[in-house]
Amino acid sequence: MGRGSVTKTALITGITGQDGSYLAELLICKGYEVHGVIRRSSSFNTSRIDHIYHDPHESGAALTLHYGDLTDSSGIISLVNRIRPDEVYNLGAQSHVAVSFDMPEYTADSVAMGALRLLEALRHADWEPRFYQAGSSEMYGMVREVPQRETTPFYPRSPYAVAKVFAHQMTVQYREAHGLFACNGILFNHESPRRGGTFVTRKVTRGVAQILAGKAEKLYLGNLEALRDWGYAAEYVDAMWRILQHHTPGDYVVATGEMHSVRELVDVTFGLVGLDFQDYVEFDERYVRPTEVDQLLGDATKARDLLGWEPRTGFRDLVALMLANDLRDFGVCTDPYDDLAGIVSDRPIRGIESLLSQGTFAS
Ligand code: NAP
Ligand code: F7E
Repeated sequence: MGRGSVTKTALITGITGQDGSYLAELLICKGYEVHGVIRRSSSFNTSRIDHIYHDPHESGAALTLHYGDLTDSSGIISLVNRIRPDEVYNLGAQSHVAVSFDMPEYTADSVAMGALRLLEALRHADWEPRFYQAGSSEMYGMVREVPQRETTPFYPRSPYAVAKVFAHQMTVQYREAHGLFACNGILFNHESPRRGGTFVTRKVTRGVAQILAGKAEKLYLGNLEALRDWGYAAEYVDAMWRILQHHTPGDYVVATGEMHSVRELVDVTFGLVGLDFQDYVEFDERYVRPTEVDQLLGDATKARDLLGWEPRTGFRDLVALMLANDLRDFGVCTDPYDDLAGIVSDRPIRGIESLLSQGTFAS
């Protein structure tokens, strides 16, 4: 991977997740020394970052991994003080909304208290670190205005969202009370071929691939009427980086400004391979949440005006990128599907490096 000339050190929690992996790639491309926190697991959990990880015995490795957990403050404090990062990106979280209803206490511990533990570690730093908190559009919950912007009041509708509101407000608090360069990104749903398989977009693209590969006959889903503002994760990590490069700390909505229903997502995904979703999709009560977020639509004007950030990948192209990736994983050839092949040949599934070399992001 080609490396730029920046000589900064970054610490990323959640580096094994979708966003962490793209962000690590981006920062390495820019020349950062990147440190990532990984959780101890009985099996390997680094598949999203294996392509950028080199044996630590090799000289000049750009990525170093450390065991740690956001629920363990002593480990977090010791890592921060050993690494002395210029920038800290707090992406680690129990990030599944439905799971948060079953595990509210753990969700609050990792999401809310995790952010506070990092902020406390940074408050005592004798250098000037910058802090990014991975906030979520879920905080808007039962939305108070449409579209949602930085000034829209929060109305969280899940333990996950309540915990994210705490982390958001704590980040503002540490900025105002302690002068920390602490920022919130309020990111609307963002997806990619690296999205976890239980989030609805990836569940649908994998489901279609499984059906075409003869490994499944039906796809079971919950509420098809929910509306979301879905963007491409590889572009959203660029917004995170830009937020920390601005001369003053602040909070930013990151979104496409387009809203689609889960029903439309399903229709488009099946349609790209010539199938009618109504022949395959079945309703399953177990995927319905006790309280739902009916609609989310973001207004990213502030990010565009102050950071020069804009989304580039539209809804249909995003679905096509994800579907093509899953079809390939399940050994299904994309050639017979003209619509899909057309989109993907124009926009091959890329890592950050090729997006950078194309000039998609500022270097
Ligand atoms: P993800 O794929 O679920 O990744 C979550 C990451 O957090 C993984 O690396 C996970 O480690 C790690 N993690 C979980 N519990 C932890 C703990 N107790 N201590 C340390 N690390 C822990 O999530 P994502 O989609 O990349 O999202 C990144 C962040 O943005 C999250 O904070 C999420 O809540 C937030 N967010 C996401 C979206 C979105 O649409 N993707 C939108 C707004 C905000 P393992 O790999 O070991 O599980
Ligand atoms: O659900 C509906 C579901 O789980 C989207 C996280 O990254 O984005 C994500 O949270 C919608 C919901 O994402 C199924 O009820 C229907 O209305 O893909 P999701 P999410 O809950 O919006 C936000 C911004 C985050 O911050 C979170 O970390 O789809 N839906 N049927 C379903 N959802 C799932 N997962 N599975 C279904 O079968």
